[in-house]
Amino acid sequence: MNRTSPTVEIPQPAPRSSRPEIMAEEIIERLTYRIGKDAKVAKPHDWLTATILVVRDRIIDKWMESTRKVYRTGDKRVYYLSLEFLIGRLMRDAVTNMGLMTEIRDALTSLGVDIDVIAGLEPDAALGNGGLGRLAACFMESMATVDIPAYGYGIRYVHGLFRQQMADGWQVELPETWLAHGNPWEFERRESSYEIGYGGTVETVGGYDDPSRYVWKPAERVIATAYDTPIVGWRGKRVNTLRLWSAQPIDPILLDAFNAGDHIGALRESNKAESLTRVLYPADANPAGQELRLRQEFFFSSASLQDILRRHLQQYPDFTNLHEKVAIQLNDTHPAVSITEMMRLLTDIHGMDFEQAWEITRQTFSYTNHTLLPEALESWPVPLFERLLPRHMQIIYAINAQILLEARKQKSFSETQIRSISLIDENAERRVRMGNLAFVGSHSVNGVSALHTDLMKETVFADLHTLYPARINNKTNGITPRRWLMQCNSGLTSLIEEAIGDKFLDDTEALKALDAHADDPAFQEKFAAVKRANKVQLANLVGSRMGIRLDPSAMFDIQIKRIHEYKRQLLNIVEAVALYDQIRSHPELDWVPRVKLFAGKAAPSYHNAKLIIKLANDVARTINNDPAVRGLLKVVFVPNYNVSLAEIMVPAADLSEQISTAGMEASGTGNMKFALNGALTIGTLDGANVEMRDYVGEDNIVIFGLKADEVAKVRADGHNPRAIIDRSPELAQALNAIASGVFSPDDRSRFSDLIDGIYNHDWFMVAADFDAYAAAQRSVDQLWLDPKSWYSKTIRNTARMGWFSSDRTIRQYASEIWRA
Ligand code: HBZ
Repeated sequence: MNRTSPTVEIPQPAPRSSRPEIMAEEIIERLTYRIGKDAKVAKPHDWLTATILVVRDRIIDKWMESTRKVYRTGDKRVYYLSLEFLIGRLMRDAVTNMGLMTEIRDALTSLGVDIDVIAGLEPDAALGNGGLGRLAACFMESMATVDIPAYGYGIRYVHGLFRQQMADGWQVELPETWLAHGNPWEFERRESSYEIGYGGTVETVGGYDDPSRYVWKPAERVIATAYDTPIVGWRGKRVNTLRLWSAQPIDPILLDAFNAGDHIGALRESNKAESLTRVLYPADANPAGQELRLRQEFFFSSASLQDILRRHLQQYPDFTNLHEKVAIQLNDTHPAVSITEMMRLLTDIHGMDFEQAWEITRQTFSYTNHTLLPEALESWPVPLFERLLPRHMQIIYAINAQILLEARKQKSFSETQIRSISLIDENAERRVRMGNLAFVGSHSVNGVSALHTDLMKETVFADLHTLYPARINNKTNGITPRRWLMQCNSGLTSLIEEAIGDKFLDDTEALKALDAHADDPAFQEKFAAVKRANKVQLANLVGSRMGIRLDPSAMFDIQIKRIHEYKRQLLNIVEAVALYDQIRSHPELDWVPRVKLFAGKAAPSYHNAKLIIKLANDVARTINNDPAVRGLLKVVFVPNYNVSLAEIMVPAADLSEQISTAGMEASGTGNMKFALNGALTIGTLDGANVEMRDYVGEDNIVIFGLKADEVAKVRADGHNPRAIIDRSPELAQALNAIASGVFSPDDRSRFSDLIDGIYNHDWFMVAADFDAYAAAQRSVDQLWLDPKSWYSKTIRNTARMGWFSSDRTIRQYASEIWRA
């Protein structure tokens, strides 16, 4: 309590009205007094800000009530630590979840403002790369929906993921400036600031051999300041907080230096501090191994941990019950240094003994793994770690000694097994293994699909799994149906409601009732009309942004996701080239008109991924301009993929491409979005596709290609892609065309390395799976020619995807991991 006179009763503000005429008045009021604009000259952006401020007020009432409630009940709080939150726009989400869409629309209409126009001006909050970041955003919304008191913790990057521009078909990265017009959703919390240290030395109190206490004296310090964004759950039941940290210098300016004429030097410290939270690392599957990244990881981990412990002490006398009141979920290993920071705070600062602190820490933390790719597993060179975080390095050694002792005692582990569970990789340059740290410091380690979790046990964590057999568990990913059905596909939402009532709005499992309508011609017709309207909307976007005309009656075949070799956009492009050849060679056949759409960003340093984008664009230009194709095939690479673009592309898809090399995609979540919106999936038995097949039924999904164990076996036995290519004339022809420069007459050898990779090792099984993929595509054509059975299958997809709601995923985390 910081009030001067706590005896004064403070009245609660009156509840806000949701009548359109009242909200219209308030919008004008905000425009005038908060933005300082006369309605007569207000720009669309000003209307947007004013509208958000009015909606925000209604959210704040619920927000405060949600915060008060957990102090009252003493419920466990869940903390989701993630270096990425790929949120997208917030206005439509907040307004629909608050149940205010009709009222706000009417209020704006009465002022002559179109809500769809101003909603389209809101920038995407793109504080993430791809699936991992988007999952964190879906989880935030679902935690509020299922009424879990949760906080998301992350970094308030000034520049989120780069904007992708095409220059002659090549990806060019431009900075994203999502904060340019300010951010009306966030509240700066100057009072929630913490010091974060780096470097320096560790001093001991007491004897050298048996010190009673360690004191870390950092050489550098910065301040972390909190920015809070309210996250509204469905029907506005609960509003949780997303707390993002921003870095500030301790001294904004060195006045002595400035006065002595060193104007640049006077700001050096300040710039250095602020650069910490300036940009999101744009690499996804290969970790960004630079010092700044480790600094970011520790910065947000330390700030979050200090905040969590401070909040706990506000309510409880000490930390002995921490694990009963706090659950901390680590989104991949990026925040894993939190485990050592928790140990440091509990022991060095709060005087708890090591054993007890370790027990409490382990009971508090849990870790989600999102990848098995060996190159994507985070590790830091020991010298770097030691220089930046000397006390944390000591703690890691202490934990490691204990774990290795346990392994030697409990199980008669071989030296190879001991080496593999060690927190220090001693194979070459010594490195700290963040995956192993996260594993041993958590009571739960989960994968994100059934297959992925099985593979975790068999591969990267095999030995740790033997040591701690109960720790690994599965939590299959999910998506929020609010954003990925109700908001992005209002046409389908209304149609479903008309057919089966509105129960599915609160429980997606109720979508099952749609099954009964799957073969009803009248319903099929309406379903097809909704799909067509969504395709027209996408065609309009492609027309206006790219000047390419798309025929909405063609099959829209879509692959949108980060560009990565294991996701095999290349397989899709090679198949397009083969199809192109077939269409030209056999003009007499009845080809199904197709539009192959791609979108996605490549990590700026990922050479082959950028080459794949260029290839897609080169192939598109050739095919789209060849009159012999007669419009039967179009290829389009839509630039600057982001959440908002996905919201338009997902509902417009007839066919969803989920074709990763089996065993390599941990789960996928785009696969779920498409199927829920009534697309047919063509995919491998990888990630969550396996469970999707179980739910939608094998007749309603097109599966092809090698399975995960077969891929492993082919690799182990020695793969001979050349022999396979020799046996497949279609594949050989397509690869030759690309390699010989048919699509790149200006630089004929542009793609030769890419194609050589397929000939020489074919690590991603493009050659191995090509024939099966091409055959599967022709079976999709056959289905398309029979609309009755096409819509019967796609309707069943919508009907049976209810289980993949992130509400279900979050309930499983809550009951099986967090016990919240
Ligand atoms: O996480 C993705 C998986 O590839 C995908 O299969 C899964 O569905 C999704 C959610 O569980 N992983 C990522 O998106 N990973 C990253 O974005 C990433 C970011 C920074 C890194 C490493 C990976 O340093």
